[in-house]
Amino acid sequence: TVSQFPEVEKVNERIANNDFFKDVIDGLSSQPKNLKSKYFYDQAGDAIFQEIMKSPEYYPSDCEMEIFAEQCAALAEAMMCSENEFDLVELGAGDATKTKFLLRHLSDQNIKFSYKPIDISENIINYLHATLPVVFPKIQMEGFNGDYLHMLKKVSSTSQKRKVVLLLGSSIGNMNIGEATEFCIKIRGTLSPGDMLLIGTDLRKNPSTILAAYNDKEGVTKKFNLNLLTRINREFGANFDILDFDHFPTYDPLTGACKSYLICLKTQVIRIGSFALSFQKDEVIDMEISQKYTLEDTRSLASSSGFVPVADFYDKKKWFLDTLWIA
Ligand code: AVJ
Repeated sequence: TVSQFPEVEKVNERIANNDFFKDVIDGLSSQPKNLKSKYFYDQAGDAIFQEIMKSPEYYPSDCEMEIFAEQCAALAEAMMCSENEFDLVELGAGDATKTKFLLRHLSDQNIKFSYKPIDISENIINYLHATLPVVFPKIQMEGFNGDYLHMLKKVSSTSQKRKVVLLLGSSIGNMNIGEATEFCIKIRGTLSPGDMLLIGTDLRKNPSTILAAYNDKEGVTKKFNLNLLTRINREFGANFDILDFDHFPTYDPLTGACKSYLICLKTQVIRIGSFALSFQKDEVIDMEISQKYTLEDTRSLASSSGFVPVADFYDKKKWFLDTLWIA
């Protein structure tokens, strides 16, 4: 039957069979309510995350940038435990700002390898295909658009070369330790002995420094969280009023869990598609975890997922660690 309301019909079409929609309804029907942070990154979210990285309080990207800018010779050397040509596979390549330091070094040394960025954003993969070959004419590259494990399996099935996998930016922090372990076990499952994984982790430090990074004075992080409600409004015709929600970041120095919540400021019913979901005043939506690691945490993650640590790269303040593991 054709709806008399073409707008409603359009939304209904979009939400049938849509993982994002299912996750939103599941999450907001759960107790406690939750939304998945991987959905932060629509076009507006990408731009707000760029703003976060420029905020004075958000240190992790600066720290990892310093590691890549100053230590890529040592990084490259540690990665090349064999003379053979290899695949450099990056999970969540983004615009490859940090990786470009490494690509520059490898290219200048005439080292034989292929760069294989994987990203969930088709936009990003197209951008990398359009720009990298111009900057690095000597480097072979092939981008893959899709989710990490799926695309990693695809890379494995289409190339016999040794693989060095990059998971930078403390993306692993968006999983709790249990989820991170499962994820690393799955990555290990796609790799062969001699393959490597370089993981960026944000280290524990003064709790006030950590909390401030997720509670910047300008309110960019707040805007980043609220943008997910705006995205749900736009994509599914929901009726969130972002003024009815507040951003509440926490950091627990005992567990290293840095978490963001949205707090509902009044009792209300929110419509999303054909669903009506009730929100109580002061009810909490669990939005994001950014797990902070100790060196020991990274060691046990490596051993419980079948990797052996081979080298560690810190920034000068020792706030961030890129740790290289071998399968
Ligand atoms: C992109 C996952 C590394 O958790 O620090 C920044 C995202 N969230 N501010 C992080 C984020 C709030 C970021 N990662």
